[in-house]
Amino acid sequence: MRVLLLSMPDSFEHMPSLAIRMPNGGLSSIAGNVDAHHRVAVADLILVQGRVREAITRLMREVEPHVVGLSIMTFQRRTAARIIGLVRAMKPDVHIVVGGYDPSLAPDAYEPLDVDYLVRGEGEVPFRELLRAIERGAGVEAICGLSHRKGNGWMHNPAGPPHRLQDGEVRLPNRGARVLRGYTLLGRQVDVVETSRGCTYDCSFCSIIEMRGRNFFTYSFERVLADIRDARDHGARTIFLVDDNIMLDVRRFEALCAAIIEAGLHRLDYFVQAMTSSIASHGETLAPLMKRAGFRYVFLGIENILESDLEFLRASAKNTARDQGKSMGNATLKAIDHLHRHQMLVVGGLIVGNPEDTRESIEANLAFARRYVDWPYIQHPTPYPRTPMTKQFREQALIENQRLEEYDGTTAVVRTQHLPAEEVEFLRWKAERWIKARHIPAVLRHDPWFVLTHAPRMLAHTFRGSSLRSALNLESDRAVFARYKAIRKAERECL
Ligand code: B12
Ligand code: SF4
Repeated sequence: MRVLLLSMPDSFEHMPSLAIRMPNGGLSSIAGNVDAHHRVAVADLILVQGRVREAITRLMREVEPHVVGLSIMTFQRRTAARIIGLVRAMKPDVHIVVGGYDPSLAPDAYEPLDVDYLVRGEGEVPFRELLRAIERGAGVEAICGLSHRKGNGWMHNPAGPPHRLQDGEVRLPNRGARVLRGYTLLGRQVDVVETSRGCTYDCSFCSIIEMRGRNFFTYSFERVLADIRDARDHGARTIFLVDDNIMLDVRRFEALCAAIIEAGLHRLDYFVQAMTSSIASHGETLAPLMKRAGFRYVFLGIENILESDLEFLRASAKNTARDQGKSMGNATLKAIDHLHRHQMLVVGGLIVGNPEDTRESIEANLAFARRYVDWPYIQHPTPYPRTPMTKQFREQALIENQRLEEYDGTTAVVRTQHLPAEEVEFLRWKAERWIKARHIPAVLRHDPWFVLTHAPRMLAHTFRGSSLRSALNLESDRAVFARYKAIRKAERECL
C-alpha cells in the first residue's frame, strides 16, 4: 500500500522558519516500522508553511496514497481539520488516520471529523497492525490503542502497555521516507533522535503522564548510536535528543556521552532537554563529559524561580539540588553554572502567568532570564487536554481564551488572579525580544556564515511588528505588540 504521513504546518513564536525547522520524530519512526512492502512518504508540512495547500495537492497526486496519517498537537487541531477536508475531497476513498498528542488526549474531538481511525499513544505497532488489517480486509478490534468507527459511533479498543523498547521490535526511523527538504537549526541540518521514552515525574502542565503513564524505558546504546549515524548519513550536523526526560537516569546519560565519544560521533552538535536537579547534582563530572560529547545547547526546564509557582507547576522536586539524598535548595543557578563553566549554552525554559503571578513575580522571572540564560524559551501555562493544570485553571475560572489554535505556549490564554492574559503576554514578549537579540554573537562565533548572511532577517523576525517610528520611540511598545499579534494571527491561517 502507499502511505502518506503528514505533520502539521503550524509553528509557534520560538520557531522562526529561517532558524529552526525540525523533523517530526514520531512519523519517521512510524515509517520505519511498517511492513517492508509498503511505500511510505513523510512530509513535515512545517517546511512548506506558506504553501500548504499546493504541497498537499501535489503530494496526493504524486503518492496516490491508500492511507493518509496525520500527527497533531492541540494547537494544530483546526489546521488538521482543514487538511482532513482537503485530503478527503481529493480522494474520497482514502483511509484517514490521526495520531499524536491531541488525538490521544482528546479523541472525542475527532469523532465529528471525517477520520476513519485514531491511534492513541505510541504509534509504531498499532499503525503496522492497522495497515495489515486494511490490506487483508480484516477486523481491527484486536489492535490495542486504536479507535475506529462502528455503526454510527466510535469504538475505542483498550490501550496497550507502553512499549519497553529493549526487544528491538521498534525499528530505526526511516529518514529516507521524507519527501521535503529544509531541516535546519541555525543553518546546520538538524535531525531528532530518541534514546528513551517516558518520565516518572508529574509536572502539572505536561501531557506526558496522561499520554503514557509514569514510566521510563530505554533503547540500547547500540541502537541509539546506529540512529545517530543514520541521521548523520542523511546529512544531519546537529542532533536534537527528544527524550521526554533523558536525565532520569544520570548514570546512563553519562555512559551515553562516553559512548558517543568512543564511537567518534562527538563531532556533531547535540541539543538536549535536561532537568536542573540532575545537572546541579552531577554537573561536576557530567558537564565536562557532555561538552566532550558535543553538547552545545541544553534546554533547562527551570519552569519558574519562585517556590510558590514551582509548587503550582508540581515541578519543585525536579528543580531541587541534592547531595547524598539531602535537599540543597533550588538547583537552577548551580545547573547553569556547571553548564556555563563548560561553555555550553542554556536555553531557559520558564513558565510565567501562573494563577498567583503578579506583575512583580513575572518581572522577577524575566530579570532572571535576562541575567542567566543564553536563549529564552519562556512560555505561558497552557491548558492542554487532560493535564492536571487544566483542571485547576477551570476550577479557578481563569481560562480567558478557548481558541485552541492559539494554544501554542507563547500566546497567553489564561489570566492570573491579578493580571489579564494579554498583559502577561505583553510583559514576556517585551523582555524576550532583547534577550534573543543578545544571543546573536554566540551564534556568530559558531556559524559566522549563517549569521553574516541572515542577521538582518533574524533580527527582523525577532522584532516583528516594529517600525522606524517605534525604533525612534515615536510609537509605544503596545502598538508594536498589537502588530506582532496581528502577524501571528495571520500566520495561523496556513490553510
Ligand atoms: C521534542 C519536543 C519538541 C521539540 C520539537 C521536535 C520535533 N520537531 O519533533 C520542540 C522543542 C521544538 C517542541 C516544540 C513544541 N512543542 Co513539543 N515536545 C517535544 C517532546 C519533548 C517530545 C516529542 C517527541 O518527539 N517524542 C518522540 C516521538 C517518537 O514521539 P511522539 O511525537 O509522541 O510520537 C509518537 C506518538 O505520539 C504517535 N504518533 C504521533 N503522530 C502520529 C501520527 C499517526 C498517524 C499515528 C498513527 C501515531 C502518531 O506515534 C509516535 C511514535 O510512537 C514532547 C513531550 C514532552 N515530554 O514534553 C513535547 C510536546 C509534544 N510538545 C508540546 C508542545 C505544546 C509544543 C509547542 C507548541 C510549544 C510548547 N508549548 O512547548 C511547540 C510547537 C512546535 C512547533 N511546531 O512550532 C506538547 C504537546 C501537547 C499537546 N496536547 O498538544 C508536548 C506533549 C509537551 C507538553 N507540553 O506536554 N517540542
Ligand atoms: S519532568 Fe519533564 S517530561 Fe517529566 S513530567 Fe515534568 S515536564 Fe513532563
